[in-house]
Amino acid sequence: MQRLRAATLDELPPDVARPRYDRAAAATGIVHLGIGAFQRAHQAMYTEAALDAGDLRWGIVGASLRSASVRDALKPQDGLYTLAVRGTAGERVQVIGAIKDVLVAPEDPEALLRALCDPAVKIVTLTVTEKGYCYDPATTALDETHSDIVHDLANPAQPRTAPGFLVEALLRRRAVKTSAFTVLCCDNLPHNGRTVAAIVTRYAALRDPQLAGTIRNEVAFPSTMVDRITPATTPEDRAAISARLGFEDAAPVVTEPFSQWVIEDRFPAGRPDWSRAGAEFVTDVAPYENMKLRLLNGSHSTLAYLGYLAGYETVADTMQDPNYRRLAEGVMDDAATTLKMPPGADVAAYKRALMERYANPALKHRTWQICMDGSQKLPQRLLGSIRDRLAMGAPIDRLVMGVAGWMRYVTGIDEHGQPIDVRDPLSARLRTIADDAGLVAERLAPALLAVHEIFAPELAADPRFRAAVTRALARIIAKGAKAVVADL
Ligand code: CS2
Repeated sequence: MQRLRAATLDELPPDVARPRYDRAAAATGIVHLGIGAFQRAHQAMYTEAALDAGDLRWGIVGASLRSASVRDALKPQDGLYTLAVRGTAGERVQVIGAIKDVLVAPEDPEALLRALCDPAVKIVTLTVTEKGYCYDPATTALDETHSDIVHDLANPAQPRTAPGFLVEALLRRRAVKTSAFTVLCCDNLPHNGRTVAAIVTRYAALRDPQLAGTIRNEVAFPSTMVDRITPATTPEDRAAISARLGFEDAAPVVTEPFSQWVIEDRFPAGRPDWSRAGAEFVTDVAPYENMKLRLLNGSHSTLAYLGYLAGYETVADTMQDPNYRRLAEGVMDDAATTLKMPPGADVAAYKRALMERYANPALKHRTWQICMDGSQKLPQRLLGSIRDRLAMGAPIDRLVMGVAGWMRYVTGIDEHGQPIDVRDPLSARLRTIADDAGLVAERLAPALLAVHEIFAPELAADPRFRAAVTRALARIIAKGAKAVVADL
């Protein structure tokens, strides 16, 4: 089978959407750090709509900060890839042309710095996942002891981290009087613009206090709420999509029909009209972000830990179990009581839509994938809601289920004695803690609650929280996750 390429675009089946603009004429206005499936299903799709509308300033140079795999797949196909949108109504397929080039930072950090210093680049977008910010999840402050941050401070011209690249590039731009780019975080961090601004400014201060002042004054970090469920692409997806195209695509992305992007409109250097594909520009993103992190991601993680332990492979599988549906709804109901809702939001409709999205049988979203990096996710997804419920004197039994499920999960051994492939920056430490404590909730829960990067001291010390988590964990250990969810 021939490869998808610019030269084969005209031969695609007629029902496959494709770029309508002159790709060769598009400039590079955006550098994206962390070019994974999510960015290709979300931000690149929105940018494609702006390009299609004729604004050719906004081609994207993508960069991987770790592996070469996306570059290796996209390069031979001129950056083109297929976005397959799968819902109950079938599949819609679009070939996207917004990505002009892909760089692999560890191979050539200088090439990425050069791209970041291009005066035509006005925006740097990021999807490097929570751990890519090298922060302390409990406080959201830069982790100054992080080995990659220590490396970058010692070798500022050969950075490895997102803060390292951003600050070195901003410094170089300032030196040649090129105006700063806008930094747009598209990760699920709490108050993501503000959080990343603080991380980057702190890193800059460690390099050069004057630069920190410039960044504070001159660089915009708008906050965003991003939402589209995008599982990792499987070999079956690649085969099916290639068959549908009649050309081999090594880098397709499968996603759901739903997509939402709410953006704080602060772009001093200009921006694409992402509203062409439905993005919403607002002055305050915080209520949208909190609603999404606490209702969606909070229930997602809960389903993922307890679902994985029960042997459910995908989120859609957990939705077949009425007890898990009830748990997800309960987590959303409790989390919703802690929120200031966005203007005009219909919470009941939002929750209903989430349940439908989770049940989408066409998406094989593995519980294991969502379980990844729990240490980086728990604070903003569940612990914030728990803290607020405690302050209200409200019950937290349903909200602690995900935390207890996580505690059982990070022991690294499942309910059948089989190993769990726990992926987490803290996995080795969590495993040692679990091994030392043994499968005894009264020892395991307090030992994990002492991991201060995840659990802020005040919450960890709260007797109501300690008791509720320990009780839930004890029941999961004794009866198994599925039975405990059924009993709720
Ligand atoms: C998921 C998210 O993997 C995860 O942790 O909860 O990636 C989720 O699918 C997205 O935030 C949906 O927008």
